[in-house]
Amino acid sequence: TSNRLRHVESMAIFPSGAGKIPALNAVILGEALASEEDDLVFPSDEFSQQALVPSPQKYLEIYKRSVEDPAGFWSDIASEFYWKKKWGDKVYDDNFDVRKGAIKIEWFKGGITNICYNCLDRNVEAGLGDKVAMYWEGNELNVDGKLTYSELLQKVCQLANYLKDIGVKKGDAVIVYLPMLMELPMTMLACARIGAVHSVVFAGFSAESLAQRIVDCKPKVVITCNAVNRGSKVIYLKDIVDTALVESAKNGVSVDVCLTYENKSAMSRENTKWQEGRDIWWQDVVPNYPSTCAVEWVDAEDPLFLLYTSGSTGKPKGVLHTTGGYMVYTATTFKYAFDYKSSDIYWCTADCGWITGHSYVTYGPMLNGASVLVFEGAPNYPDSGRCWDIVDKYKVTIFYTAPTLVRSLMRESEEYVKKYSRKSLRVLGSVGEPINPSAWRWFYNVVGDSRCPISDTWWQTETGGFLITPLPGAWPQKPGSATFPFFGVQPVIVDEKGDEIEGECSGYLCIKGSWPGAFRTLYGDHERYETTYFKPFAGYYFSGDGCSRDKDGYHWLTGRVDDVINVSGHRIGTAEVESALVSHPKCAEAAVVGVEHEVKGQGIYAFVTLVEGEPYSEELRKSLILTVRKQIGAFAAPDKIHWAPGLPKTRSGKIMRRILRKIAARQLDELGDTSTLADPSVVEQLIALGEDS
Ligand code: 6R9
Repeated sequence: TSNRLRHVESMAIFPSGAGKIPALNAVILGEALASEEDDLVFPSDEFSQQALVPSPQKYLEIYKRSVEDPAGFWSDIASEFYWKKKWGDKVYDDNFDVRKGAIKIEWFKGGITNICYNCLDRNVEAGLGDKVAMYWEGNELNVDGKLTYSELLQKVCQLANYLKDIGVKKGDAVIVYLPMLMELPMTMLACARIGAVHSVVFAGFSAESLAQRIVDCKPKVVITCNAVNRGSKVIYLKDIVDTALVESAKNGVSVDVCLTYENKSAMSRENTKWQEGRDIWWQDVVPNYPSTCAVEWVDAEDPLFLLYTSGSTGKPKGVLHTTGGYMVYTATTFKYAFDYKSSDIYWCTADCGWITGHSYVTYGPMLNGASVLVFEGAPNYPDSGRCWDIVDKYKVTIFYTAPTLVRSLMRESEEYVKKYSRKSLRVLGSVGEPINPSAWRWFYNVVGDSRCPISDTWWQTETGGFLITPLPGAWPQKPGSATFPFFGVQPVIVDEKGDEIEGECSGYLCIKGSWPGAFRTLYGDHERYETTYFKPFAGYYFSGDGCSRDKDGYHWLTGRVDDVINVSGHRIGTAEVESALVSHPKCAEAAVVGVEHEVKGQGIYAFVTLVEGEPYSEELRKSLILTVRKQIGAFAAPDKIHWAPGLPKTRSGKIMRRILRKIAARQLDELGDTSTLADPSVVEQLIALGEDS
């Protein structure tokens, strides 16, 4: 309790005038917090005292400067990195308002740097050459590896030299379809070193999804491996790539080189299908190249990577990030949100196929010279204690994961956790979807032994790095709240009309003004970038998320408000699933909604209308699901198919998803007004049929 008092008192000493920054007003008043103290979880004195940001005052002081003088704030931080040439007169230049012209975001323009150099060479030169950059834990117990910063630099240089040799140049796209081997971050860094633009495709995506991305960005080379072990399964990645390359060639994009890593523990090269001339074994070429490679110096605004993500239409969006701002932003957010210390062993369970793996497996941590653990396997293999076994084995201090994993482990016996010491842990993290308070408490109490603050980081592929996140030593936490904005970030909550709402409220979450890590465009489609993100609420970046702010100023994310669903932290556009379903010859129409799911957060619930005369059958249900797995990937397979003789539509033909969501959730007394439907009897039919019927 002394600890609790210390915090409440420290908040009370803020001059009330310091709360000019919206959303911070309530928090600075000690009384406001004290009244809800049952919901507050305080960092220990011991933790706060050693923390980079030890108190709310300190946070507020830094935050104030960051929003009052963004140029000064971010250029001070940027100066800690290596720049071949410093940026021009303007630290940043942006237009966030469509009414004033094209949307533009630039940070450190004219500055010349290289993010790979800053991740590796700079750390080696600072004396971290022998420090472990990556620990690698294989799928099977006792299969592991590691690389120091010097070793990683050498391997990155060899690959970079190879890529240059086959003609990959600055600005060229490289598609990477690899599992969580050390070669994945290595490949990203090698591309960055030569100024090539990597586009990592999550290795759970199907051949068709991969082909779609290849056709969109036309890479010089695709980098993959023959197969990978995941849990008790073997996944044959090279076969998927082969199919994708045939498919993309049909669409006019042929790829000359498929560099394939031989992942011996999963599959030997003898068994791998091979296309002479196109396919090259990594191990046959890369090690023969020199282990030093001159850096390609790039402008801060030159592209670093493309990452495809789901939106509310069927076509994935190529989110484009550039170099300088992204570098400064991921490094800084990593450092503060996890209270990073050089002695930390950091483990993020995300795959590099998603943004979390870009910003917080590869770039953010390595820019800080951290030791990063990369895990190839599945968290419940060979049993549900695997994560804690790994934590003990490597003495992991920062463990960053997703609510879906927490919930799935929470269902198993606590013995799987208690069996391991976990005493090395000091900070926990959560990302991907809102973490429900009960999962938060289990994570906090059981995994962290009520000792480790949880950084519930809210952000997106588009934002590059954390926008709303606790700073673990500073804030008392409320289970399930992402708390407060990171430095330089100005979140606002707007109503339907786009007017900012103050105080306790809920609405649409937008951001005012740019931050260095923001995406700069959608590849090849700046218009869609403006339409999707900047037009809904003119003057702001619109996140697509709903959010409420409580009386203490804490932010509570409430999920997507667009047609995107979040399944196990994976973003899936309902339109993508629908278009996969209707490609099935027996499907006439489909409408997909999200429905609450105990482990995955949201499950996929599909209403399907079959072509005239086609009878429902179990076989057909399976075949529809298989179609989605083949077109998108297993993670997008519908959990439920609800046969629908008709779909509820307005007279103008628009599907009323609101009603479908209620039917899926079995909230039949909340259907609302159905009188505007073209045929209200459709609803009765749907209810009568029920799911899977
Ligand atoms: C980083 C990442 C972004 C969407 C985002 C939101 C949800 C992510 C969250 C969260 C509540 C958190 N989301 N983190 N919701 N609390 N801590 O996940 O990127 O795959 O682009 O997804 O995920 O709905 O809009 P991405």
